[in-house]
Parts: sequence; C-alpha cells; structure tokens
Amino acid sequence: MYDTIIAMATAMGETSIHILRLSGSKAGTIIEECFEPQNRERWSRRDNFTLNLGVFKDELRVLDEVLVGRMLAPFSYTGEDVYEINCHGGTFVAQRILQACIRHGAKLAEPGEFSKRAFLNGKMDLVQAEAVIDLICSRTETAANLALTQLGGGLSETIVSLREKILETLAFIEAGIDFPEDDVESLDRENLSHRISEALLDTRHLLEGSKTGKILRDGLLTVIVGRPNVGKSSLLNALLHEERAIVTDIPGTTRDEIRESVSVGGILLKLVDTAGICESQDLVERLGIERTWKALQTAELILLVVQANQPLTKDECNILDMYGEKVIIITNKIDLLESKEVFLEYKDRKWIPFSVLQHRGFEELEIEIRSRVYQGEAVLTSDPLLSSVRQISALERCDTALKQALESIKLGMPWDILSIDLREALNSVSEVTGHNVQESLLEDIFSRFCIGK
Ligand SMILES: Nc1nc2c(ncn2[C@@H]2O[C@H](COP(=O)(O)OP(=O)(O)OP(=O)(O)O)[C@@H](O)[C@H]2O)c(=O)[nH]1
Ligand SMILES: [Mg+2]
Repeated sequence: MYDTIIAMATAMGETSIHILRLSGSKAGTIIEECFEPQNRERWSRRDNFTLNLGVFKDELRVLDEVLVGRMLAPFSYTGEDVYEINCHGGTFVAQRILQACIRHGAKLAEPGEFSKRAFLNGKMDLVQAEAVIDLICSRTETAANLALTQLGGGLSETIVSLREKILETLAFIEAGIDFPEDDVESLDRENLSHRISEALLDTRHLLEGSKTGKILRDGLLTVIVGRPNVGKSSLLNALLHEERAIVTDIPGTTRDEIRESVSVGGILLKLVDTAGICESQDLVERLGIERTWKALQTAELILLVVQANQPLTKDECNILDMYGEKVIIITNKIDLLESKEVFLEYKDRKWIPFSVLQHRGFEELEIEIRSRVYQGEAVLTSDPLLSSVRQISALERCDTALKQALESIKLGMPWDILSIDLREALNSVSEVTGHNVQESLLEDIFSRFCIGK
C-alpha cells in the first residue's frame, strides 16, 4: 500500500553501532538483494524476531559486516515487514548502507513516518503515538513513567470506554428519532440524562487529572522572585547543585534572567532566577526589574523569597495579591533570627521557614510542590492522565458538548438537537485516540517526531 521506507534510527555521529530501519512490502526483497547471511540455512527459514550475522553488499562490494533483525508483518512496530540493520557506528558506513537501500527501491522516511504507519495500521492509537515522542523527550522519571503508562494503553482504555458510553447514548437517541413514540420518550429522557451525566463525570475526572498530567509532561515554569540580596540566586544554585548564578552580598547582583531546569521530587521545574525587585536609579538594574515583572506574568509557579527578619515590602505584598494561588513564600535566612519565632504576617498564607545557607526548608518545599501538582493526593501517577494540549482541548470540547446535551434535555429539546450535541461530544473524544481525525492533524502530530521513529 505504501512505499518502503528507510531511515537511520540512531543519531548521526561516531558511535559503536548505528541502526537503520527499513519498513514496507519491498523491505524483504531489498534485504535479500543486499544482505548475505553467514548462516543461509537459518536465514531461509524466515524465522521471525531473529538477529542474523552477515555482510551487507551493494552490487558485489562489501559495505560492512552487519546484524540484521527481522520483524515480519503484522508483528512489527509499523505492522509491515521491518528489518533493522545494525552496522558499525561510523556515519559514513551507515550512509553507504542507506544509499544502497535507496538504490534498491527504498525511499527516505519522513519524520515520524514509522510511527504514523503504526497508527494507520492499527498498531497504536494517537495517545500511544504521542506517548512515544513524550517518552523520547522525557527529562524526569515521572514524565517517563507517565509516557510509559500511556504507551501501554492505560489512558486509551479509559478514553475508549468513555467513547463507548457516548456512542451507546447516541444510538439510543437516534433510535428515538426513528421511533418517536411519546410515552417511550418521556420514560427515556431520565435514563438518557443519567447516562450523559455519567459520561460527563468521567470527562471531568479526566480533565481534573490532566492538570497534573500536563505538568508531569511539560514541567512548571517557576520564577524565583524577591527583593535584592534575599538569596534568590543562592536558592537557584542550591536546587541545581551547582554554582550557576553569581552570588554576592551586594544587592543587585543578578541583572538578567537566568534559566535552568531541574527535577524537584520528580517534577520538572523550569527555573527563572530574576533581578531583585526594588526602586533603582541604575538603568541596567531597572531594565532587569522590568524583565522580572514580565516573567511573573507567564509563571506557573512563583517562589517568592522574603527575608525572615524584615517585614514585607510593598512589592512583595503586591505579588501576593496579584498571583496569590501560584505563590509559595520562602522565608529565607531564618538562621539570622534571634528567637525561633518569625514575626511576619503573610495574610494567612502558607510559608516555608528556609535557610539556603544551612540547607533548611528544601524538604518542605518539595512536599509543597508535590502536593500542589498532585492536588493533595487526589491524583496518582499511576492514574491514566491526559497530558498533551491537543488531548486536553479535545476533551474540553467533549465536556462542553455533554453539558449542552444535559441542558437540552432539561429544556425539553427535540431528540435531533440532542443528537447534534452528542455527536459533537463523540467526535471530540474520538479525536483523542484518533478514531476520528483529519489528515492535517496527523501531519502536525507526526512531523514533531524525529526521523527514524
Ligand atoms: N545568613 C544567610 N545568608 C544567606 C542565605 N542565603 C543567601 N545568603 C546570602 O545572601 C547574600 C545574597 O545572596 P544572593 O543569592 O546573591 O541574593 P539574590 O536574591 O540573588 O540577590 P540579587 O541578585 O542581588 O537580587 C549572599 O551573601 C548569600 O550568601 C541564608 O539562608 N542565610
Ligand atoms: Mg541574584
């Protein structure tokens, strides 16, 4: 049905081995033409999932000694005949083998084309395909585990069962359109309302969890903010376990933003250290402070570092008022306090007694961040969690359509109006797994993959 495609599955450069991946109906023929197995008798048995030693030739010229893995349709990643050629790890060697396969009829694969074929051949759905790329890009253990759960089909099962619920209800309504008997209808409206409410509950549950899923996948843009000299850069360095930012006791040391990522309690924090906020006459410092205010606007989490032995400044109060929910107050330099008591009022907000110098407060900070991300313990990493913006926005549309359907029932709307709402819900939820998806969306998703995947 499709061309036979080839690509390097490993990154360019000198390494111990390179792997080239060949997939399609002509893959077997191309390999027969180019590969000379050491054990011909074993090779001829066409046993699946075998690794075969031999030489790779173009015409009569030996290009390399290789291992060829054989994964025959339909039991391969793409669902087609797939051969993986393990050659020596020079780019030149790998390129020669690639060119030879192209001369024998293969076409160079597009980014994500192997995964796209796996999707089109029913080997995985869109949630699983997106999980492949998420797994490759994951930077924390939790992000990798989330992607693995999605790849294993956990999330897909939940979505499919939601889809079936909506589909059944729609069938029920369409039967109502075909056989509009009044007393049957009045009986069924209640039942219908119950079914839709159930689907709505499942949708809500998934959307609640998706907040956590998105953070586990993408991390949290976390801005460290506060007055000059309070210990912001010291905090950044301590979280990173390296002297990334300059720290001095001179106020106004940090002028420009410093961006670094780190995993805290399995959650990726995309940290931004900023210039200390104050009234400044210095032009460079003022420009830095402008950037700090700007960074706050896009922050998903704000670490407001305040000084334990001093009252809050007007700017700090403003930040609390403007960004309340997103803020964690870090009361630094508690080592300077004479008594154990901290005399500050944070308008009943939670604050963490901290001393970067004495390494106090880090555990509490981690607990606080984890509790925010996991919504207390309402969400678990083992839950099937939606995580990509595409999946979430499709489910939000499903949520709106289901609410609309419930409203239509309440208003006593005719069956066909209800059926429009439910069809919209069905289409949206189907988009998540790819049961109903447009070619342009597929292009968009798979073009984000690397070549060879
Ligand atoms: N006593 C004490 N000193 C600290 C603590 N944390 C940081 N410091 C000191 O406070 C001073 C300022 O630290 P920085 O990390 O540069 O402060 P900053 O908030 O980044 O300052 P600017 O970049 O000027 O805005 C340095 O001398 C640090 O060693 C702490 O917990 N206790
Ligand atoms: Mg600093």
